[in-house]
Amino acid sequence: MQTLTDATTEVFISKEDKYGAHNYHPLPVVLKKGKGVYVYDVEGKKYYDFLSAYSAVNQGHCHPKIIDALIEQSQKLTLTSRAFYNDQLGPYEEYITKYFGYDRVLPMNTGVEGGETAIKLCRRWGYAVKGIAENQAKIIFAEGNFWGRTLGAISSSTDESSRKQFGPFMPGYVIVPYNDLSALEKELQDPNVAGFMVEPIQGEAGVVIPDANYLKDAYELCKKHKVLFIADEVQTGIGRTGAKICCDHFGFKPDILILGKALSGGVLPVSAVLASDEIMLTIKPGEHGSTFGGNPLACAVATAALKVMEDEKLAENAMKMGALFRSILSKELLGSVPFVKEIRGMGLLNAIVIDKDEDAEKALKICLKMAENGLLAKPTHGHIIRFAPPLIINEKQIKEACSIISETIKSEYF
Ligand code: IF1
Repeated sequence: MQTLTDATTEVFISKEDKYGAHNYHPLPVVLKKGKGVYVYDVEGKKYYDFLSAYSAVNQGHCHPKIIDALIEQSQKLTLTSRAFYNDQLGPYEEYITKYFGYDRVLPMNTGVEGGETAIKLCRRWGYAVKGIAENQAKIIFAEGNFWGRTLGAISSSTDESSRKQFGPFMPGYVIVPYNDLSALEKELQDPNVAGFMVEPIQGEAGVVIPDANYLKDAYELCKKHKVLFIADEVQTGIGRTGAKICCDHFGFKPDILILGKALSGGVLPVSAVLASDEIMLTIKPGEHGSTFGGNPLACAVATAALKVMEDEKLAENAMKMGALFRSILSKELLGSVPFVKEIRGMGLLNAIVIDKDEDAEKALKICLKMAENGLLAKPTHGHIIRFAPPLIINEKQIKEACSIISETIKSEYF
């Protein structure tokens, strides 16, 4: 029998189905409220949010300090365009550049615009500084990369469903296998290569972690061949992996750093590209920008979001809670549930890998059951479930969440 509350969920889902583009396939929960590590659906059911809007709400849903900054600034000034100065941008630029240790920042909005900006900047540097002949610059990407949905981004994609019937694509891209230094070194011989753009941990590909020496050695190889190392830390940055940025774990500083998502605590789209004077000053007035990039509201919110990161030591907490998460679930599941092949991750970016020979719907079925049991997560690539809670999660909550996850998975087996 359908109850009134079921009808509410159905109503929202059917409206999206009827009036929206069909470019997503969400789990059938309709959320209306979020607080900290929890979200609530229209029927009042409470869930642990183990997706965190793809790592955008690292600081937790509706963090009071970030929301205060939003409210306060939104009552004063929201947008001026960059045709004029505003009193928020300069102080924010000083704060973020010092925070991450770069000379300059170029503010944008979405993560994919950050990627587009980084590539334009890198190409420009390739021509203006490295001396590549006009229109010859190449950028190397790793197989399995994901940096968004623009034509520029899907041009580097190796995922057929991202590209099919969207061509023609951007020239000047080279793809090498991820975690393969000799393939990278081979391509770096080409003097027209200006940059290598890579996610330190591949998110969309299923939380794929490279060998311990890969990133640093790749960076050194880039240095040797006068090629810029561009780190896409849109997902791995801002504390997610247990450090300010993931590259910090490996002891080097990328030439160009792209941040997004949690830079605003998930409050509005804010992205940033950070680089040195030598790189950033190759772009001159009128050559790049966006109406909303660097708007006062975004600057106030991003400053608050970074302060929360720092004040609440979220990177440190991600490190501790991530280790606890993996150790509990490894003990509970590895060996005893045969279809659980691997539990991997860094900080609070983790994944459980389900045996590929299981039925293709297994990961989805587990996610639907976990939702019933009060925890939200989503499969990627059919057989991998990603677990990325807000970084404010505490020990008691991690333990409770782990028991929901392990009980659900065991119930699929026993
Ligand atoms: C969607 C996954 C995550 C990103 C990295 C840039 C961007 C992203 C490393 C672009 C975006 C998203 C977007 C989201 C799904 C998602 C995702 F499921 F594809 F795998 F996070 F893990 N660099 N990631 O992960 O940022 O322009 O979206 O702000 O619905 O497409 P954006």
